[in-house]
Amino acid sequence: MLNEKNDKKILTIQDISCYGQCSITVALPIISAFGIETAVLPSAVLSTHTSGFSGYTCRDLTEDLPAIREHWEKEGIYFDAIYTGYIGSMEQLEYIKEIIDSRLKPDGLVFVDPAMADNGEFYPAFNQEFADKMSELCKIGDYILPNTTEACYLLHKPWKPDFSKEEILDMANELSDFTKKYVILKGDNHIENKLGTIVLDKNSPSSTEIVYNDKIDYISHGTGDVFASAFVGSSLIGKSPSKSAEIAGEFTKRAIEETVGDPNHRYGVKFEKVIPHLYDLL
Ligand code: PXL
Repeated sequence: MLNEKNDKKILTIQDISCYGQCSITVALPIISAFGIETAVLPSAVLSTHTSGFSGYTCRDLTEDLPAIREHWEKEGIYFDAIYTGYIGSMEQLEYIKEIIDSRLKPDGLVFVDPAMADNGEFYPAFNQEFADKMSELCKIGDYILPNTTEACYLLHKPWKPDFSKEEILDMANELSDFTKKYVILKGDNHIENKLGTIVLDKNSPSSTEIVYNDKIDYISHGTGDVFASAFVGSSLIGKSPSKSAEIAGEFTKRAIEETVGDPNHRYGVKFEKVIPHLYDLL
């Protein structure tokens, strides 16, 4: 019989994009597929995500966050981990810190994906001021999972599409000021046809690794959320950070493979097709 006491429970805080395969609609099924109970706190509800769609609706749920926290306090609801993604407003970052302070178990883990930018640009809702606030949330993360664009905004550095191995490792080192434990830096492409993830433990920088997966030349939305969700799921079932990066990279690559060739599917990746094969990856 399952011992309920050992069953992990995570809270993910990010938006619901009703259509578009990102944020909560990705995190909830993927993390659940690892056997982890996944609670959600929507930061906002949008009709679609903001990349490649125009005229989307957005209901910001900032005001609801404190009331939800207070209710959970009354109910004695706690989490083993909290994973944050796309945040609806600057003010919310403060409320999220309160939720982490109040609802995370004492030995709980915080995963921060500073989802705010890609390919050298901020998503429409964000700017440098937001990035500077986001860096404060990163500092209470046990794991941060930026892509190279987000890393550059956190560090106030210019972005470019290709960084050398030395440059990317330097960037990961600089990011160790923005995490309690691990930097998981996505999007290293210094080796042709490979996509690297830098895995840095700030307490043991000499053990830094680059984990490689085969790269598929295809630009699509939502891959960062798929990677982060699979990384969080793998970590919570006890995989090491580098193994989790390898599993997440492979899971994301397969989701892209399922999507390539469907020209009408640029808004997200078909991660659902990979869930039945998750256990092969573990
Ligand atoms: O995948 C990141 C993301 C999440 N949520 C919303 C977005 C984006 C990226 O554009 O627009 C609403």
